[in-house]
Amino acid sequence: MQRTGSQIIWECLVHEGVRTVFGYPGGAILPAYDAMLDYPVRHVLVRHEQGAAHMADGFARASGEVGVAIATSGPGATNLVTGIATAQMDSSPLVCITGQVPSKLIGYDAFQETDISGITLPITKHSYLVTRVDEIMPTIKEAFYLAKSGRPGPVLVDITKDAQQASTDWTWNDAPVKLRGYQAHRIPAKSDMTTAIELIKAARKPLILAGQGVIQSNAMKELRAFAEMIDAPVALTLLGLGGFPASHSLNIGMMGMHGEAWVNHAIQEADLLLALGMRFDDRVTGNLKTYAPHAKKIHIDIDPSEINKNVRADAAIVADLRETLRELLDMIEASSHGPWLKYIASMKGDTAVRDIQRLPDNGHLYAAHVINDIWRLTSGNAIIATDVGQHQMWEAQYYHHNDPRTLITSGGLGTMGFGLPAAIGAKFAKPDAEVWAIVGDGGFQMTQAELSTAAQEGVKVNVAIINNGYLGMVRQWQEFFYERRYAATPLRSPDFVKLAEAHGLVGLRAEKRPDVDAIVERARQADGTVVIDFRVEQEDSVYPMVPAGADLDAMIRRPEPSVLVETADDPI
Ligand SMILES: Cc1cc2nc3c(=O)[nH]c(=O)nc-3n(C[C@H](O)[C@H](O)[C@H](O)COP(=O)(O)OP(=O)(O)OC[C@H]3O[C@@H](n4cnc5c(N)ncnc54)[C@H](O)[C@@H]3O)c2cc1C
Ligand SMILES: Cc1ncc(C[n+]2csc(CCOP(=O)(O)OP(=O)(O)O)c2C)c(N)n1
Ligand SMILES: [Mg+2]
Repeated sequence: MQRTGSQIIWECLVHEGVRTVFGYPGGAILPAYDAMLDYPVRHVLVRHEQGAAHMADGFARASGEVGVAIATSGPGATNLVTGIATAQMDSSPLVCITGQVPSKLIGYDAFQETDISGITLPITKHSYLVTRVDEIMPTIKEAFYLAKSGRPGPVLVDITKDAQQASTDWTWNDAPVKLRGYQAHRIPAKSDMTTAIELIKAARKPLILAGQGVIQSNAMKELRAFAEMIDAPVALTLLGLGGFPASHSLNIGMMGMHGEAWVNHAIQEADLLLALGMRFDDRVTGNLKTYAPHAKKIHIDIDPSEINKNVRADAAIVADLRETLRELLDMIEASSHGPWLKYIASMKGDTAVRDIQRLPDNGHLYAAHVINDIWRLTSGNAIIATDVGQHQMWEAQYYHHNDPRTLITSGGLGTMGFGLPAAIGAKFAKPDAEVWAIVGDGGFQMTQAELSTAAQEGVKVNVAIINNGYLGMVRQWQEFFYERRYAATPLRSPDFVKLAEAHGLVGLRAEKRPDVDAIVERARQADGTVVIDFRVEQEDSVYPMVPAGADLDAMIRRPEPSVLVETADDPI
């Protein structure tokens, strides 16, 4: 069957199960856009290619499937770069297809020529330049295979215009992809398992550190059975939230820079850490020299390059987490650690009066209130995409996730501007879910143009702007470490209500705690995307905080206010 390269692109996408793509057209990708009209794929026209990459990423994180972004050559392709780097740092499966100038013009500084496969080489799992029509199908097949297998990640396929325009005889090849030197599937080695089991048996104070690998290997059930079997508390990384139910009695909360104080103390006192699908990021460990000094470490990760990278492992298992946990469950005996769990609970007691309840009573609205109220009013069932900054940390602390793929957030790169487009992408992946974007006034303004995409596509996401009038997280660092010299952090914003209305969307505003419930409910009931401007306290900070590079238990705690908003007896 004769097909043009452009048609082959869409044939491949359809065979890979793709129904939605996010993109922006231009000259070098025009043949592919022309062919698109004949295929059953929905194209979402973004307002900036960064938005396309983040939407594809949000789609991927919400669904577990590969997200697809499309752009033209030159500026279209370079606009994808931040989104690709974001996906790479958080191992999110993307396929990005870009048009390239005709192959004969490559190297001549042709109009809108840029070496995007070169530029993205260090920030992709792999990047390809395709110059011949017969290479299109095998390359796209490989790209999907690479993006989703093993440790997932973004793959870029750059296709010249002449390859899109040429024709070839074509049939879909069902054969599985084989790549020399690439080992997607790894089986746990018996000897490593034996060492791990001995360490588990010997432990009196074991602690599970669960990361995004739990979600990516779909090991939620196995993790639960494993934690219950060895009666060990479970702490989560930011990206692991939702991988183990917040409501489970063994869940002790988030670890790290803005984690729970008792979690960080427990890590420092544990005699065994079981690191499951997490990579000991520096936000998680603090000072490596003093990190968990009494603990043996078992590290289970599918990527061998993570083992002994930041923290030395006493036992390492390089394999898929779900398969490993299944095998371990067959091999270990049940144990119990009552005194250790009680001890952690007693540390919780010391800080049981949570931060939210220590807020000063000055009539202001606090971000923690807003997010806690959104959690309560959505019964914890919404998918939340966040931006980056203080509001992101408050989300992690006050929206309690019971289910995987319900928190979508840029952890590794910390990309401001991620929240709104990621929420739109998540809504396309899960049209029946309630989707919220919780964003800062700063980050929202970086990609706010995607409101126009939401309006044109008729998708409903609720956008909660935690408007503190500052680049809050940077202001917090200036407050703590730069003597309150607020260089370039006070931030003026447009009238967000009018901005929403200019897009034909509903805009709402809340300035006082008692307004929050009604406003959130109005947003949930309204048709289409809603923007809410939550005017919160301007100089609030996220506590606890481990200063960058400090010992994990050297946390800055919230100062005691003279008059409290709430007491420990109030429900949260
Ligand atoms: C402002 C800000 C503050 C932050 N503060 C904190 C904080 O306080 N606490 C915190 O935890 N994070 C914090 N982060 C996030 C932090 O930077 C990291 O992104 C996060 O800790 C990484 O979590 P992770 O290791 O679970 O996920 P990833 O980085 O995604 O790593 C997942 C690991 O799982 C492995 N894996 C994937 N699939 C499988 C599989 N099938 N089987 C086995 N293994 C698999 C991967 O190889 C990888 O090593 C913060 C980020 C920002 C922007
Ligand atoms: C693209 C990008 N530029 C700069 C930063 C550095 N940075 C991290 S948090 C932050 C402030 C975010 O402000 P805002 O969006 O208002 O959120 P808030 O912290 O106030 O909740 C900045 C500038 C970043 N993470 N990403
Ligand atoms: Mg702000």
